[in-house]
Amino acid sequence: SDAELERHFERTIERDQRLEPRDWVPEGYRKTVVRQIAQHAHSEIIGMQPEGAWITRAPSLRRKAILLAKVQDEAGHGLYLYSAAETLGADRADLTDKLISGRQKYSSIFNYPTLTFADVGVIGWLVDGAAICNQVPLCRSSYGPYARAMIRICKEESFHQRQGYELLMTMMRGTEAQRRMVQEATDRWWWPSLMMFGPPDADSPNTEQSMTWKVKRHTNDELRQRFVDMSVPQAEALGVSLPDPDLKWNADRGHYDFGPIDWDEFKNVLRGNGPCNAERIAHRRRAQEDGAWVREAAAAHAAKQAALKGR
Ligand code: FAQ
Repeated sequence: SDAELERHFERTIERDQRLEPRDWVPEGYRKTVVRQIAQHAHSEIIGMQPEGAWITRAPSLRRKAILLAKVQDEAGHGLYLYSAAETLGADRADLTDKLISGRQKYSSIFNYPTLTFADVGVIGWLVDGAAICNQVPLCRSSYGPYARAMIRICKEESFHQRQGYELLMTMMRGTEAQRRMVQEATDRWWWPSLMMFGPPDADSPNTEQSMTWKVKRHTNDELRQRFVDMSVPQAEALGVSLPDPDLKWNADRGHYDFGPIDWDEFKNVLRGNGPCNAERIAHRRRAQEDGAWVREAAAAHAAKQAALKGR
């Protein structure tokens, strides 16, 4: 009965077990998990662009091979996540349509430009670092296919993070100009990285329900603080400063205090007015249009095979 299904759902969550595609879930749960997974998938796919722009300009064959592999991993993460969304009845083509028509979001972070090769390193260090911080707890998300996707994705993302940090370490051992590039890239990406964790808890409409359902395991502010705490010693080891005069160890709290985040900038980027929003979506739309003939050919081939089998 309906009451039994609902009890099964509630008890699965209470016992910290996973909900699977065969299980009944309330419509609200389905919607919010599809929303979060789709947004995450879109972020991986759009997130290929800022770094992808440097593949042809990487400073060595080694750096080019590494960057190619990383961007390819991001495509894999996106496809993996779209598959997880499909287990909840979402349609991949429909999700892509919603992305390129602006009806679904992707992470604000990918609307900033990559001006120098140091940006590639800083994306690995800070952006992948923030992604790991946010995603490791999602390995325990209540929706099974999403949680399992996170395990593999986090492993690859840890490699991406080390890759970025190593790139920056190499540049810091280089010339004065290279060190300046690393500092400038750090200055540009630090605040947007903090925004990746979403609005402050008081202005986060989805957190409370997602925490109750254990879709999310920590609030936005908790994870942001964790990221700040882990980044400060990394910046010191690297020899760069973080662009926040208020950043200071607070012994009472056992955390670093940090300055106010410019939430107007965040909202503006979400509204589509960041430096690269239009470019990112236009690029994705072009790729979708250019690939139409491949999808058509694949569908025609599949139909032909099915007809041959049927004979
Ligand atoms: N950008 O109520 P909340 C990566 C939206 S990492 C844009 O707090 P929620 C790896 C939010 O969706 C990046 N929109 O929402 C990589 C909601 O809008 P809606 C992807 C944002 O869901 C690295 C509204 O604001 N990671 O791709 C952002 O409880 C390097 C209200 O917010 C994930 O998606 C934002 N920063 O918490 C790839 C992780 N923040 O849907 C390439 C999984 C919030 O109501 C290179 N997602 N919004 O219209 C999550 O953990 C959560 O969804 C949050 C937001 C924490 C992002």
